[in-house]
Amino acid sequence: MKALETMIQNMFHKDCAACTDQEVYEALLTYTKEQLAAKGYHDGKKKIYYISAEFLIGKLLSNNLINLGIYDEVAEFLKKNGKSLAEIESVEPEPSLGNGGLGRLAACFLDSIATLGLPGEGIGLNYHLGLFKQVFEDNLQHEVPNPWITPDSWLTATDVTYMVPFRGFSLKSTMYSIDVAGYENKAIHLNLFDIDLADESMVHDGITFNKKDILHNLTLFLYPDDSDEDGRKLRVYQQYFMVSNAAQLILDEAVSKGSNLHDLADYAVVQINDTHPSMIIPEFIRLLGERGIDFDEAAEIVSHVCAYTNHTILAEALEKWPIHYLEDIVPQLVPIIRKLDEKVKAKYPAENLAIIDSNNLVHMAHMDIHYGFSINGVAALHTEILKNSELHQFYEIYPEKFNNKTNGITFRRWLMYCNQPLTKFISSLIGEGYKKDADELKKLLAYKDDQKVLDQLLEIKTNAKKICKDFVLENTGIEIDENSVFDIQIKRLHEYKRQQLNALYIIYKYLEIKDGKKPERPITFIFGAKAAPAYYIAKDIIHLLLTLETLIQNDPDVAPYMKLVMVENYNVSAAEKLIPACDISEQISLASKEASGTGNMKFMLNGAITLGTMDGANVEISDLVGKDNIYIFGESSDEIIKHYEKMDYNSRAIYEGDADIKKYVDFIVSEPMLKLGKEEHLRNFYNELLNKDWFMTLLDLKDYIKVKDQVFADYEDRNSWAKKMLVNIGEAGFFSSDRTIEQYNKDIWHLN
Ligand code: NTF
Repeated sequence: MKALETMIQNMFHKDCAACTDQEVYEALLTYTKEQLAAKGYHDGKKKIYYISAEFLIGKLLSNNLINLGIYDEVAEFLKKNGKSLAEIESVEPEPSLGNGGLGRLAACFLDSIATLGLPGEGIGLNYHLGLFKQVFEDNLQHEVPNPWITPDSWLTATDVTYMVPFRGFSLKSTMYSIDVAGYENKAIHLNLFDIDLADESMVHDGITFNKKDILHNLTLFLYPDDSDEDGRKLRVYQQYFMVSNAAQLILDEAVSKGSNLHDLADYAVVQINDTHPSMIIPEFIRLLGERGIDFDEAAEIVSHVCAYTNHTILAEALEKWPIHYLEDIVPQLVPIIRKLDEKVKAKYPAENLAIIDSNNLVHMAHMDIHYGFSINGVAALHTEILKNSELHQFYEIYPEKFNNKTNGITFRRWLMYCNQPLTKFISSLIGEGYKKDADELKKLLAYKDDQKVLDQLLEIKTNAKKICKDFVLENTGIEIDENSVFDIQIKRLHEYKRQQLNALYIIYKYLEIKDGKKPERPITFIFGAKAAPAYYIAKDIIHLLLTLETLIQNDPDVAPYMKLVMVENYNVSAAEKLIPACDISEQISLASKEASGTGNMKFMLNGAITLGTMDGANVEISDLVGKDNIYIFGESSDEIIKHYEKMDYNSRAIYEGDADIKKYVDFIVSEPMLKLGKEEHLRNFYNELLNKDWFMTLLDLKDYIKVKDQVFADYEDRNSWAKKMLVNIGEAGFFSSDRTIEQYNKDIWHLN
């Protein structure tokens, strides 16, 4: 740590002990960046370019220290100087360059690509304000800007710059680079493109800004509000800016390594993360054309370079741009897309296979499937649904393109960093090998009947809950009890994820307690979720949860037995505090709708037991741990898909046919709720449940209540619960993103 000491001296002309946390942070940042650069970068002839509108990297300091193998040393050095690494970390601004799972997956993948030593990089946009910061006022969500770029940051400006042509003007880009360290290995780059004139001062009244001022707003926000046409067009501007830069960079790199571009596929493979980067296909063809390659050959080349990952079957997220948007913004792409579409139509005339449909909408996913060489889903069930229903018409013509890559998470962040006591304990039992080969976690299973090990697991959990308690108190002002059961649902707020189902259980429990039926042990229900600014029902659900939080807190009959806390501004850092403390992991999406989920994997790895539907990766978790170590409820995805086909789901009939369900639903607009909450929001949601309930909350409510009550009962057998925890941790190795990336490489990328 001599070098760090010297650096602190040189930067601030004083000892570490005399520095502020801010100063120590700045020194550590510089020091870490130097260490990363000194390690060097993975390189090779062929490279994977992971292009994504989101990289939810979270804070980087600790993760980098861990991957560099100097975390303990640095922590020790700071301690000797009267500092704590945890406090210094709190100085680091958190980049929120993603919404949720999709962006966090991209971040985990970069970590694994670097760890496995694959030549690769991430390409995205340098949003200045990222996703909004969530503030609760009057039990409602408000959005405020969330700046993270400070003079000293993880970004390094490069001299790479391109011109990106739009109708009527061009924008110059600058590329910024963030080093992503492999675990005990070299680094790779995350390259984020930016405009030079981004103007944060145009944002006012929360996150409102002039959506038409592209020259100054292009990289301000992640996914600006798309509830109006200007917002949607801004997305198209962003997407094209991202992919044009990416394509120019990729072609330049290939040429510099000796490619004649006819052989581009020997130098580059592009993973298109959801449809946001899909315009890279026509952009490549345009640029190859400029470099003398004719259309047909260019289309053929691209078809050997691009692979597409689908992350959802929700229609709203499968982008379809009106062709006139593209004409208004990127007219140079339109003739190319039309030609691609003509080629498709000549071979496959069916309307549902077209790139441009009869309403003049451009189906981005269809373009990816026709002109990409691989299409993958993100969990076994999701891929089956793509093949058999959602994208069946494509599967019939391109069966060989479809494959599954079940998601994964990096154990460096989601175990070694966020749960150090558990990590140390695991190492003491089975050695360090699992850090590089996650399958070795299975060795833990040998301790299933070891009383001492089980007791220690429970103790580690209780300690994590104590730490979490402090975080919750600071965040919400509510004091929770570390001896209560922690039941946690943290994820984006969306009706298909069914936070509202959990809310209805809480209402049921509230009424039970009012009736004198007290739970054996107090329960703490924890939520964390942001709602998209224009998604009104999601905001109504937040209001419902916050109103319930207040109601329970104010009710002396109930407060001793249950608490509801909704963490404000849920983000990666909050997840790192909540996940180690969780007992029950809520994964309660409507079966078929959650493509995979990755929170489910993080919880499992940290010894929480899943309460979930047979959806996404829950199915694989269930197969791995066996039915004694997971709690499953609700209708199967097959049944749900049938309900949608037959359109026979009727929530009002369920409500009217079941007095209990009616009681819980009616409670939403009952007097005590209306007294505390806003009638408009509570009624909106109530009406939504009765008249639509598109994600079938009421269908699974009874079964959910039954199974969840069983979970709480089983929790009281502490020994058998600890066994369940151990099995979950021991079987979590499959969900390492190292495994996922190995599979991408073996089946899709084919890098050395
Ligand atoms: C998300 N998709 C899915 O909803 C999650 O189930 C999945 O775990 C992650 O992707 C990562 O694969 C999206 O966020 C999107 F944008 F596709 F809707």
